[in-house]
Amino acid sequence: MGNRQIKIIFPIYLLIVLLVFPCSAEDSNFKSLPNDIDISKSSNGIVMMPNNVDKIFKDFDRYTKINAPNGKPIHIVVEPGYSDRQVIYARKVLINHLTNLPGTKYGHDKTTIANAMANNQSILFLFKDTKSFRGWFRNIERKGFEVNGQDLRAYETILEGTDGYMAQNNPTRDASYEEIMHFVQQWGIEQAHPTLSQDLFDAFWDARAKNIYLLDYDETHEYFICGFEAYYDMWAHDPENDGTREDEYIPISNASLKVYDPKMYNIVEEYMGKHWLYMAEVVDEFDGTFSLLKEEQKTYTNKSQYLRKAALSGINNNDLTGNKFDNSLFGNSGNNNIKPLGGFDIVDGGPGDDTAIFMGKKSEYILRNQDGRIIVDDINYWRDGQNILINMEKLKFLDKTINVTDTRK
Ligand SMILES: [Ca+2]
Ligand SMILES: [Ca+2]
Ligand SMILES: [Ca+2]
Repeated sequence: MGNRQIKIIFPIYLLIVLLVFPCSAEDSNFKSLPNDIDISKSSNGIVMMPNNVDKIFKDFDRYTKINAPNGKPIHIVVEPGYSDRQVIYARKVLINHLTNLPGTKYGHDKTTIANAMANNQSILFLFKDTKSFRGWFRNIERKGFEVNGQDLRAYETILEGTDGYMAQNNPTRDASYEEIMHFVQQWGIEQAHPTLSQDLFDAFWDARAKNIYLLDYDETHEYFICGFEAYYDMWAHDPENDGTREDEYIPISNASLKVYDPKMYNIVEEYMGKHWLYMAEVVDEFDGTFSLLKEEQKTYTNKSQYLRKAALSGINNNDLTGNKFDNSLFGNSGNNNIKPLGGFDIVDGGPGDDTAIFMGKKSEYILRNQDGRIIVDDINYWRDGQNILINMEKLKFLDKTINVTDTRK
């Protein structure tokens, strides 16, 4: 897809032009933001850009941040035209990429990675579009200023439940995972995680030698992205219908990655984990069923199958389907049908007349009321697992539907 072409060029452009790495506060031309911008009074953590910032940041009207474990911020600046809900999403993906994954080889302790990003005073730049992104960087380059950062643009930030996400034939690629991973790799991993950096290079040279990775760049950023986008089946719908991803990388799915590039498969799984950690917030204009279960007929479920937590928003009578993972599934203020499936699931319907759907007959479940929470154990535990229901009004089984009040003894 055309998008992909742009994606290749700009990270490289960035590497050359702005990432003279790493710049530090000792350089007089180096620019960053103050460490003490207060976001605590904003309900969504996004504040108007304060007045006491360098004037090169005045083109950005909003600011948010996360704090690394060392107490210093990783900055996020936002241009007009990049929506608040996209900012919330980008921040959540950044947190996802930096959250420790106990038991994994590369991801069990990401503290030093986040600390390095903060020490580098790095900035995630959220731009309206490519034109404003180019214009801004051209301008600071002309003035000789330097920043440590990474861009992400509004049109490539694709929220769950939007038309671009749900499209059956040509879904819009969500580049947030990629750009934010570049951000983490450039300013965190490469400064603070030599083992992962080295293993990425080893896998890279292997993949090049085997003609699995076809790009010419002698750096691992794009290769890492190719690997994790394959792992999470972001290209499994095969838009070119030729088994390749823009002639960059042969594997386009989790299954083919495992076969063609097992080193990369291992790197992704041991840094990012088997599923996304963050909670998807399905946009309030969404209308229908949002499924975390892979369904052959639904293109978007190639991606959504790697989510574990999802919340509906707004007032539409939408439905949610979980998957084999331990799901957290949240309804909205409409009437929701929620199907948790296997695993240890938490289901909260919120306001409205909500129905939990189970796969078997009522006689195959043990129902308990624990202080108002309804605990539903499938005696065929491998099917619907254990479920905790909150704010659910009905339970629908294969043979009958009961009111939640019927479970109270
Ligand atoms: Ca589940
Ligand atoms: Ca509801
Ligand atoms: Ca309810």
